[in-house]
Amino acid sequence: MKKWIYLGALILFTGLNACQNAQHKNEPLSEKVKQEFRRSWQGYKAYAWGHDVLKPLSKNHSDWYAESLHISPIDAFSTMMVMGLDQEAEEVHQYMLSKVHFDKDLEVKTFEVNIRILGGLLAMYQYTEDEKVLDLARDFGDRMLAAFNSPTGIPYYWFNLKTEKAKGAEVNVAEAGSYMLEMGVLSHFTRNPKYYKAAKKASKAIYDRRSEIGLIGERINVETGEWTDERSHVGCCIDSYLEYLYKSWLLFGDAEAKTMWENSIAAINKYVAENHKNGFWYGQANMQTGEMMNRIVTLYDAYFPALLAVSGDVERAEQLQDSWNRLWDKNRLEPKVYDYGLDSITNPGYDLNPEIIESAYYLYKITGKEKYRQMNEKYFADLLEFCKNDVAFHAMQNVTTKKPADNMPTFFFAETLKYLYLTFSAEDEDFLDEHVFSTEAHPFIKNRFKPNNLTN
Ligand code: DMJ
Repeated sequence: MKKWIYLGALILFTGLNACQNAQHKNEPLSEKVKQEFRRSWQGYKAYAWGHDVLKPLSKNHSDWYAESLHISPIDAFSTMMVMGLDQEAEEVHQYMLSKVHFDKDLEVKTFEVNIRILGGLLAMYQYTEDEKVLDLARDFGDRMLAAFNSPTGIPYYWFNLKTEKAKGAEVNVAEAGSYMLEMGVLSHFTRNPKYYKAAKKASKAIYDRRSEIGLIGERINVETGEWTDERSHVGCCIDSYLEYLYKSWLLFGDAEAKTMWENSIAAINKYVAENHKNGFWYGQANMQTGEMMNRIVTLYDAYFPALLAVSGDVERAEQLQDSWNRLWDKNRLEPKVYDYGLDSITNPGYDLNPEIIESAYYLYKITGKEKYRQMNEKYFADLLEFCKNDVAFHAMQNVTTKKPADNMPTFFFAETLKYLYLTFSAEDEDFLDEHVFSTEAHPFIKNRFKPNNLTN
């Protein structure tokens, strides 16, 4: 009799266990990403609350400037909303209202605070519809406008939040022309076209200085309008200028921006794209002659398959993503700078960047091909294996040796985990169709923004 009781209990236990394991195995990956977000957020709260960023190895924090601007929570908020982490989101929302103001004597980087702070606040307003959040965003946008007061209309590199003095006459093209999305959304929400007008003037100032063959350079002087670096490419330091030409069409229906994009991409595909023995890549060509100058790419450039795909060129997008994916596979993480001509790494760092994951997400949604979901499964698994620690995730000093870095940039919350989550989330099948992502992955709802609010 005892034996039968024992056997029965054993069967029940094994059955329950198997059931639990199966449940664990079947747990959607989106839940796993969400858990990792929550865990990292708790790490941020434990060791860096009130500061810009968590230092995950030393369990410490750091600020970008002399005082904190609370960049991690501002950047993280829209991901919390996407993941349904309502409690965490509400805590950030209330914190913003009670603790955050921008009347600070700090010189800040125009580009970086636009994509993270202004973009993050606008997404927060879109989700909460809290007018006080819009007041914060408007206040921030008004201070930022001072940077645009240059002879060309291209913003200076720095501006002071309090005195509104601007400085830093040489900027790269991404720093010069990646404002149309955030400032366009601000113009819509405030019904004041001045922000979009300033942003568009800056982008047009770049576009109007294109060469006879239709290419732009990488760096420009905001006072003289002269190019200071004539390398033309699609990558780091130009990237989001191109992204915002197309996305201003997608979000606002700005037909002029669409023409600017179409002319730009035609020249880029003619001179900058190449089928090389080491893959299909976009290199760096001279903007005047179109001659290829070098074959250096950075991991930031891996956003380009997403932009190609969403703008309709799925064929090139897929070829390019294959090249990026092969590069990832060499070290199971991506190096910061790579020379595809020499097939060698020039900078081995990795900062938990999102771009290759962003492109796999777009391609999965746009083509429906399982291989792109599998890419993001693999990238996520590699992040878990090499970059996860007891507190959160850390960057890498070297992807070859896997030497860690004591850093977790704010875009890990804003972008990397958001794109992973959206790839796997069954509830968000149509998210990409319904939204336009800023370059910092803050999602803005399509069909909400009418072009006339931008110009009247
Ligand atoms: C992000 O801050 C933005 O995507 C920006 O446009 C460039 N890349 C970083 C993340 O790598």
